[in-house]
Amino acid sequence: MSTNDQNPVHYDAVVIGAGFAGIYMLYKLRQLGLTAKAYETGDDVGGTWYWNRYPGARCDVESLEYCYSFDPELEQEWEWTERYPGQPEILRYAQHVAERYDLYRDIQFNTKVTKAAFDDDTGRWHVSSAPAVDHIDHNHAPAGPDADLVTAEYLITAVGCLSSSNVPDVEGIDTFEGELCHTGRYPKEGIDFAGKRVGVIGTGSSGIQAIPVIAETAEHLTVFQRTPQYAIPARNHPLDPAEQAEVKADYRKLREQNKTQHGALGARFDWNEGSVLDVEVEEAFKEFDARWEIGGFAFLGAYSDIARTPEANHVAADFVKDKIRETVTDPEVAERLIPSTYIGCKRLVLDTDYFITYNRENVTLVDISENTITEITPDGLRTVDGTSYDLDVIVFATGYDAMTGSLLRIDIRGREGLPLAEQWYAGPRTYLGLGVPGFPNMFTITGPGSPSVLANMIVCIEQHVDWIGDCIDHMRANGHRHIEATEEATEAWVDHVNLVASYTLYPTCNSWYLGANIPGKTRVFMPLPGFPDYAQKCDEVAAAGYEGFALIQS
Ligand code: NA7
Repeated sequence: MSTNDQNPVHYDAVVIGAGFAGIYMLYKLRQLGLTAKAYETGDDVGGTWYWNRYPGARCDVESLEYCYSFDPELEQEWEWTERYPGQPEILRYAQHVAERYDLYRDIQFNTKVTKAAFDDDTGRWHVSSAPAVDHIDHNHAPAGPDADLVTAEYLITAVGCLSSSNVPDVEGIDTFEGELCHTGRYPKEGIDFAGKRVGVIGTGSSGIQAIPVIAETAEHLTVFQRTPQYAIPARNHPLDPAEQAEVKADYRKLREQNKTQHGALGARFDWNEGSVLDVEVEEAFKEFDARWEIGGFAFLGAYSDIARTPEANHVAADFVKDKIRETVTDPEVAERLIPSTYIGCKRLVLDTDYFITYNRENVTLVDISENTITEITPDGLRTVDGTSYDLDVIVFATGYDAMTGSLLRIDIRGREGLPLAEQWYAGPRTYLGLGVPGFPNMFTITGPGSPSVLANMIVCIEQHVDWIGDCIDHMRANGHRHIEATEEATEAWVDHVNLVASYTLYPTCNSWYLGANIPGKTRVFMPLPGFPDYAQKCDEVAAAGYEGFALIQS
């Protein structure tokens, strides 16, 4: 297909990204009879699960809940092999979906959308793209020249919440003579750690998953920790076919539970509505112990006030701190691993043998909270106190410019050339996490202001895609050319998100939910705690004729 500025190819919709959101959106658009094109930076579908190939990469939501529900045949036929899906299996699933519904033909891979601008005269989106440049620091890598310009009625962003990797700007990073990678941009061919001196920087979910696996083969592993994290055993195991068959026998029930439960999660365990403060500590610890054995987010379901009340949170945190002290044999190392934040104010990590890994002789923990890394050298790295660490491999497990990073790295311009970065200069402003004032016909799947990362992402993706599909259908049926979030509704929604967050302990620590991990990023709480109420609100908005949006006739 050839395009040029004078005569661009026109689609009903352009979708940015071919992860789980992008491929389901493509499917939905096709069902509606619309023409659509998706652009994807990687060379295959999968999004986050395409890039995160690091050792130990695994989803923290159970397989039977972390999959599409839109086609009962798909959910019956696909067989998961483990309680939590590992990255290779999730990627195979995404590929299977893309093949099964013949989606590949509408996806252009190895392509980065560089610019999307709304044209006030034609009322269309103009989308430019360029060959993707694969580089560890892809955020700052120059893209190739703009290669493609297409137009579209609808611009749908499916860029993922965790896809712009955060590689700290450390002096000397380009001088390192060993191998250097970021977990979210992990090399396809993998890295052989055998006999090597490895440094892992970062102890969030990615670091905590990778560290025990790397430690098994590395000659020596040095973990550079800025902030300790709470981690709960995942207790992953092969899925018992009988258990899987039992869920499949009444999959609708589990799906309905997903849609109505806190965080669209945990259909397979109880969310206790009681307060931990109403029971003796011994009884609470007994309950925590039971959930510790179950593994996973069941822990957070032990009492309803853990995420809201400092005193309740302390009880749960103390339980985990005791577990760390019991597990790690060197008391000094154990103390260094104990977090001082509220449990759950950063996303709770599910681990497999994380803390016990520090009992290995070939693993060293270095606290860089104050003794920061000053320089990467050809041989390794150096910290403020002048200590040099000789390394053959450096793995940055330093997270993402979450929620907004991938959107703001595209030059998106709304009416009258308004840059999205300007509209969001004081933090992201959306209505329902789906629409932005000044940006007609642009939909942001799992955008800031929606539950997204605070809930089961697949459920959130399906809810958004279905809502967008219904909205477009409604517009076409009623002769509406454009839809745009109003300023008033957006203002009220942003206030609502802040208010809901303020009832929780989430805003109390320096997490990526707040953008606090990115130097200079405005500190605003971005996701909305509150699935399923949120989904109900979206339905009400639609039922009220898309209240809070302006609908403009053709
Ligand atoms: P996270 O959770 O953002 O963790 C990143 C880790 O890297 C965390 O320990 C950070 O410390 C650390 N970090 C970040 N920048 C630096 C610098 N400059 N120097 C040293 N250490 C740094 O990302 P993950 O990839 O682990 O997980 C992301 C999500 O994926 C996770 O929540 C799950 O939803 C799945 P900090 O805590 O900021 O002090």
